Amino acid sequence: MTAAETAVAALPAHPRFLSLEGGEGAGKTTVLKALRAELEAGGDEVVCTREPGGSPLAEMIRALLLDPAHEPPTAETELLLMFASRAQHVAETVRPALERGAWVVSDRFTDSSYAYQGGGRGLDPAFIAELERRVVGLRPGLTLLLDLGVDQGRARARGRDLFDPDASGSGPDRIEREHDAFFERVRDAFLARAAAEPARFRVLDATQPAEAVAAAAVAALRAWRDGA
Ligand code: T5A
Repeated sequence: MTAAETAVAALPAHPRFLSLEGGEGAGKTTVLKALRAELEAGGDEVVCTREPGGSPLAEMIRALLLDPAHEPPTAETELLLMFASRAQHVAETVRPALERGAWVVSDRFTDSSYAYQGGGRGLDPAFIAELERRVVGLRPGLTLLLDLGVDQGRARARGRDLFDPDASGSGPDRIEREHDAFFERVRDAFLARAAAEPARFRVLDATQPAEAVAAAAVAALRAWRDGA
């Protein structure tokens, strides 16, 4: 482990901060709704948010990042824009919500940068760790990784784009247009992170029907809250 990675491993993991991770079409939307319902049933405020995005300026950066119309960003540009969005998201949305005692459930967080820009694009994880330490400064207490094969995830995302274009905008975004080998590296990087941090990650089988995946996510949350 490099010095930057060691410093990052010591970042505070907030007990009311949850993240959902996974490749394309993993089914995070359904799981997010189930987690929200579970937490709200306890009477707590729940803030559901997403990355890139999650604050007005961060959403503008998201639009820049995912728009296939302009020149392709370099890997470094992509990484820095992800972290620009994240810095704003943490300052404007995540920290204020945690400080007033709300739960925060984020559809993607820093693990996606390690998986997509680190695993997928081949950028140095120590560079990502340095950015995480300097501009993020906190980690989720629990991260649910929805794992499924690249073919299946991409088929689902394509189906959604075809039948419900409103859910995704107007067809595949810039990153969704990447080739399968890119997404295989992304998946491997997510699984490697989960294996390296078993106390924070729970890996869920996302090949199951949506209701079963949502139920497994809620069960994982309950077990984690019970300290299991
Ligand atoms: N990114 C993000 C980076 O590169 N670096 C970073 O640091 C960050 C934060 C975000 C993109 O940015 C990249 C990653 C992404 O490429 P996005 O639009 O938010 O862009 O992309 P995703 O998060 O991948 O969103 P998706 O919509 O593709 O995936 P979801 O949300 O996991 O999938 P969902 O819930 O929309 O489901 C997709 C389709 O499958 C069906 C749904 O009904 C839907 O049609 N489905 C199922 N079908 C069968 N069985 C199930 N269990 C199903 N679950 C869902």
